Amino acid sequence: MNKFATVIMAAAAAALLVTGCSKSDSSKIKVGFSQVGAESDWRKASTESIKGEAAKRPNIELTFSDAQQKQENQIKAIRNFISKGVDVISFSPVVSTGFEDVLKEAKEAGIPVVLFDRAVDVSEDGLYVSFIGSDFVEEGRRAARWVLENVGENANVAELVGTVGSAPAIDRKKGFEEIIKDHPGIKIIKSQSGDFTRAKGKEVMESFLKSPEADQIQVLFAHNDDMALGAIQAIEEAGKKPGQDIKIVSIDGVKTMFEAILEGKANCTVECNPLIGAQLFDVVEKIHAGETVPARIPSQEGVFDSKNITKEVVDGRKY
Ligand code: GYE
Repeated sequence: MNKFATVIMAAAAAALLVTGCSKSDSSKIKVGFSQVGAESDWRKASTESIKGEAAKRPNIELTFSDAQQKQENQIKAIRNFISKGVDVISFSPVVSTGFEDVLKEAKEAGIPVVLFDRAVDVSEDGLYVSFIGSDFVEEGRRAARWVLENVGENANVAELVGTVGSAPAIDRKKGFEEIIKDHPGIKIIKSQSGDFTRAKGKEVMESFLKSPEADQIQVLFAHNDDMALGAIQAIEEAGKKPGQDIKIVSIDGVKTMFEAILEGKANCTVECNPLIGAQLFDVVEKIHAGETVPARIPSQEGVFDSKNITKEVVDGRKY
């Protein structure tokens, strides 16, 4: 058994002891969660999944904190969880670097950390117990494969990048580029961050459409649906037809994007599942019981376009 697992076992044993001699809330597993913000429909669904799942479990006491897309707020929230002495800390990191110190502080305090949705870049092992979330590189590859299969070997692509320095922005770009590098006719001719929001996606698309390359853009690859939905508005306002004049592929799979695809205003969305609150609390409960948990827990997801989106699929969509 490694050192960290020993710490977890000891923490679990201590928690059991406390439970035995007190009737207060100490019988509950205290979880501190720091969320990125409320930047997209995906994120809102993620928050609902976490809060909803915690509310269903009488043994969980959740403290939820919104970082409003600022890493400094997130670090503050995590320090606050440490000083409150929660049993488990979980967070979805705004960006992937800069968490090393606070993760070490959590480790020294003997508090296990579960990364949720986004991973971090750290130089040593053992700073967190598990990472639950999607494979963003694969999502980027899936978007590129869709372009190859449905647009062909020649396409000028404009890219709306997610939040600079965030794991999904870095990895989705990486996966997309990995596939197109063997297809020289597919070129990224514009690339800028729209910070994962609808408003920024619209603003950046407007600037693409005012640039000298505007008329060469054949495909839009957006790192999330919200930016794509903002871009659809910009394309329409510029007098072009989204989904036809400019093909649109993005990532997330939110309901509004499904509807846009049904209307022919967008073409494809690669699913990224935000409904992983249940997976999180299953892991939290296992950690608290002293069980070993996998270091990497993937989410299940698919690819959707006009071939498999029907009205029924849209109506059944939970986010
Ligand atoms: O794609 C985007 C959100 O981290 C997977 O964050 C998540 C991303 C998601 O703002 O819509």
